[in-house]
Amino acid sequence: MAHIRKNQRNLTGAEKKRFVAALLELKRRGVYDELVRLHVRHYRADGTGGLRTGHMAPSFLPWHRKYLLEFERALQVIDPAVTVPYWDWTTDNTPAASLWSEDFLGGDGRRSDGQVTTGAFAYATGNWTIDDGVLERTYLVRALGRPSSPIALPTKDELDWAMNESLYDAAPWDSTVARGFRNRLEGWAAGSGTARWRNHNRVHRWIGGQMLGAAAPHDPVFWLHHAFVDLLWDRWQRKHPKSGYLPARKLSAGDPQAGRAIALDEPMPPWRTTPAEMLGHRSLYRYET
Ligand SMILES: [Cu+2]
Repeated sequence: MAHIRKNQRNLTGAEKKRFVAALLELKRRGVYDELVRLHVRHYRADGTGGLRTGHMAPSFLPWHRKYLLEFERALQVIDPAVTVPYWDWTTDNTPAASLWSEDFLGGDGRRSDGQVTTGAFAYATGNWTIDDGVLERTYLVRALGRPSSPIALPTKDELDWAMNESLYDAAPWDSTVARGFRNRLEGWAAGSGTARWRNHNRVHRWIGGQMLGAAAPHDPVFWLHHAFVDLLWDRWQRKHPKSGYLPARKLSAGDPQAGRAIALDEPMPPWRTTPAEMLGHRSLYRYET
């Protein structure tokens, strides 16, 4: 039976507690860090060669859908009642949102070193030690709103700019493409300053710390952010029923993106799953809106 993913703002105290407890247990068992490493291994930018799976590529959406399912299944091994909540950052858009409270994801990082000191994921609890290999910090870091150079969460207009685009994606299928729902939602843009970051990317920037890099899933908010991105894909599909995933066919050998972007029926490493298999999720889970 399909399970329900709820808006995090509607979770009961007991539901929050069980979600947090399952996360901590996943971490204790080493499964959580294994999932983070998977994300790091498969993070490949445009500028380098090779196949791009989850980022700067058409498969950004189906790859993360599959990744979230793996995470959710791991949680459910520990507690079958737990599902991934989603964070609607267009409405809960300040550091005062209940998302960041002591009983859920904990709050902002402290001024001196960015360390998160409240909630279950605070370093001092001893339960959330991080090896991110990038920041070389062993504690969770956040700088909500990036006080050093303020950035706001995406506005409704910015999101509409993505949602109103009926084309799924376009050549060259990377971070430079100006058209297409996928890159408008993933959020790589031209320009300078905060204009470079749109929608999904802007949210990562607004949180800061580990969320800025390939080891982003070290911050549990990653999953809630991506569940909302997943919901948005769903909403987009309903809004544009005639628009499908692109590229629909394997790129020809002469295409500069051949072997670098995944077509509809090609597997998305590290899984054998194809984008085609991830286009719908109603039999697995539904979003409560
Ligand atoms: Cu990612």
